[in-house]
Amino acid sequence: NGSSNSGRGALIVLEGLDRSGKSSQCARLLSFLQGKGCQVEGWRFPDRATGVGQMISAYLANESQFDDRTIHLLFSANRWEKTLMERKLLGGTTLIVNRYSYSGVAFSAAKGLDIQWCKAPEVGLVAPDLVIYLDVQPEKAVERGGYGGERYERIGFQKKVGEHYHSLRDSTWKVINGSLPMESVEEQLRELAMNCILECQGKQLANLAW
Ligand code: Z5A
Repeated sequence: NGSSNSGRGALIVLEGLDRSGKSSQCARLLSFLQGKGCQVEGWRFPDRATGVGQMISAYLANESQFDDRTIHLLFSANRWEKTLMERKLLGGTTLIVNRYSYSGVAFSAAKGLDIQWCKAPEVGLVAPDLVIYLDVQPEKAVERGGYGGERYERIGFQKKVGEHYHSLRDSTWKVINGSLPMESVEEQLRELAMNCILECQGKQLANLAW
């Protein structure tokens, strides 16, 4: 029935380029699952509320500068500091997470950093049960509202990020065409999420092993 009271929660991550619809779809999925009586929370990375998150936020807004490796490690630290994640999952709460380690690796690798170096600080974090990639061409994303304000919002850069995302795909990934109407994306997401919540009940939590 989708209720996760009897077992652990699922870690479901949404990834995709800027303006691919992650925030909108996370919100829709969250209220759908809440309506089904699921124990569920919505999280996002970067979590701009923490001390590390505030440094990241200033960097993204071009209000401060960091060396590429330093900002990479700060994004990673921002995931490591969320020690509550594992406890929530084991306590039966499903987490819908907007961006995770894949963003960390894809964005930094797109700047030219070595991909293995980028993966290293992510090893050992809780591994997602399901990664849903909202696939939208950067040219399409640019037509959507609000593009262009932050540091990484340039088409050429987003294309490189997309290529690195592609190289990170593994068996936990499902790709949804994010250019479809919102309702259609939402429908597909619901089904994937419900299946994942049911299937992960009997599975142990794993760690990212890159
Ligand atoms: N970053 C990093 O470098 N390393 C890391 O480890 C992490 C992140 C975690 C901040 O991310 C930046 O940090 C990000 C990656 C980097 N930089 N970039 N680029 P963020 O998550 O805070 O911000 P964001 O990625 O820029 O998210 P966003 O702007 O909120 O985009 P979104 O959530 O994917 O899209 P949306 O807000 O849901 O939708 C955007 C617009 O499109 C909106 O007007 C919607 O109404 C519209 N939309 C959505 N879906 C559709 C469909 N299907 N059709 C038509 N229109 C749609």
